[in-house]
Amino acid sequence: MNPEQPGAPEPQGEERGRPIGRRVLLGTLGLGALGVVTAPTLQRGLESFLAGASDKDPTGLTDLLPNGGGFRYYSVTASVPRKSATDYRLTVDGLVDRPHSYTLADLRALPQTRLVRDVQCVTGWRVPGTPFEGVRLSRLLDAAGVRPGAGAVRFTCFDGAYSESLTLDQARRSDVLVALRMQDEDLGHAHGGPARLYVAPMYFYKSAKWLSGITVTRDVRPGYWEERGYDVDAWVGRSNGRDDDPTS
Ligand SMILES: Nc1nc2c(c(=O)[nH]1)N[C@H]1C(S)=C(S)[C@@H](COP(=O)(O)O)O[C@H]1N2
Ligand SMILES: [Mo]
Repeated sequence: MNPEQPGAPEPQGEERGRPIGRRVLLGTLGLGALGVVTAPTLQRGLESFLAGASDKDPTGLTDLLPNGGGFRYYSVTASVPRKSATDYRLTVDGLVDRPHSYTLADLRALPQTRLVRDVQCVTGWRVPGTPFEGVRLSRLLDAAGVRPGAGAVRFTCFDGAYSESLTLDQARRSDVLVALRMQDEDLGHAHGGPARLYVAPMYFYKSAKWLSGITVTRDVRPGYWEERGYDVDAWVGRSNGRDDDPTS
């Protein structure tokens, strides 16, 4: 089901702290105007975020500046704790033989893969040719030893709210990373640093920010936005019929 069609379940606005009913925007403005009109609303969320966060870290937020690279800041929670190189951990557990907890240094020491693709949010904005770099998820899964009977992977975040999932086959694709860098810089807090999921062939809501847990499960469990109407299979192109399909 496409949540951008009027009549679909009503996802709340994705920007921090200011829920907006997307159906209301669609109903009054039409699809074509949506991107333009939501921008100021998102911007207000961004500004309040900058105001709140800059007390603690006035330097880490430059990648957030308006239209800096075309990205928009999203968080479903009002605030997200910061994790540094010393206190960040990424746990791999569930249906695996060797559960493991990685530090950021552990992840940086593994072979890094760099991919350059368009980023696309299902709400319409796109950032062309964006480099992401990190560890292939398949490598972490192989290291953990996925048990027979496993069919999916669930991702959790240290914002305490967001979640995502992939089938095991999707998770093993070579274009799915635990990303440590974006646009050839260490991933900043606003973009989900120190580590986020990066699922290149899918809409950006799959790319869970502030990644803290990777749990191998039997079945796919719909993620945060998917419980609110988004497609569980989020291939760019298949969910809205407009874009190039990278898998065909
Ligand atoms: N933890 C978490 N991850 C998330 C989100 C979120 O709200 N929280 N939003 C998703 C959506 S809908 C998009 S479009 C991208 C936005 O990433 P950005 O803030 O780096 O632009 O993150 C995705 N991952
Ligand atoms: Mo999104």
